Amino acid sequence: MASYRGTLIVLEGVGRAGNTTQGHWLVTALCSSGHRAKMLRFPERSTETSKLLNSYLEKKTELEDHSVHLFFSANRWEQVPLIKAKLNQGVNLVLNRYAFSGVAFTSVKENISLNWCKQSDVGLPKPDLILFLQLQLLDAAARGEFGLERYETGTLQEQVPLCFQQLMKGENLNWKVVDGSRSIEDVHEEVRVLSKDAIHSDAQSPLEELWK
Ligand code: 2DT
Ligand code: MG
Repeated sequence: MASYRGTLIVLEGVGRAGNTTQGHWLVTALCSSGHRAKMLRFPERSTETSKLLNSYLEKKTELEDHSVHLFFSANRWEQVPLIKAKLNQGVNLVLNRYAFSGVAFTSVKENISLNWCKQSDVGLPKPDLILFLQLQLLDAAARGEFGLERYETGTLQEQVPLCFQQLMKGENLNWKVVDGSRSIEDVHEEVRVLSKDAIHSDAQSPLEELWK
């Protein structure tokens, strides 16, 4: 009998799109319907590299733009053994942000190309499904003030979605855009159905490498 692996699902979004809530709801729904599932988030804020990233995001440290990009990428690579092990055990993984956030948030900076940004993440485990929770800036603003962290500003929240649009074009990746302006329940239902479809169709196919 063919062995099956877990499905790699990524949640991306900008502003107050609700990735974290949707991630938790999805994992709960999958587990209660008999699947094994776990959420990981990027940046993973508990490892050695993350101390630097936390302090950068909290605006306590300044770092050169290319350099911090590579730290975000390293923060993903250090989780790859865990990601592969879990998938091999048949655990479905829900990643709250991944390389796409990495590229989108760095490439809006001056003099850093989208192509340069992608290079350090080439070869990461390729997601089976990328759910982009879309929120218009006005809807995001209506959900309350942005936080105090770096990147939580209106201008950036306008530019970053355009980078995500770029990333959705042309590559052989399974993107689904989900309207994040609806209620948590409605968004969850769509996220759940799309994830279940992916789990059923990808269980037998080998894990591939991103952007390779
Ligand atoms: P939250 O933890 O609130 O989502 O904020 N970021 C994230 C990057 O600049 N590069 C990356 O590679 C990743 C994964 C986006 C995390 C912030 O960190 C930014 C928002
Ligand atoms: Mg935040």
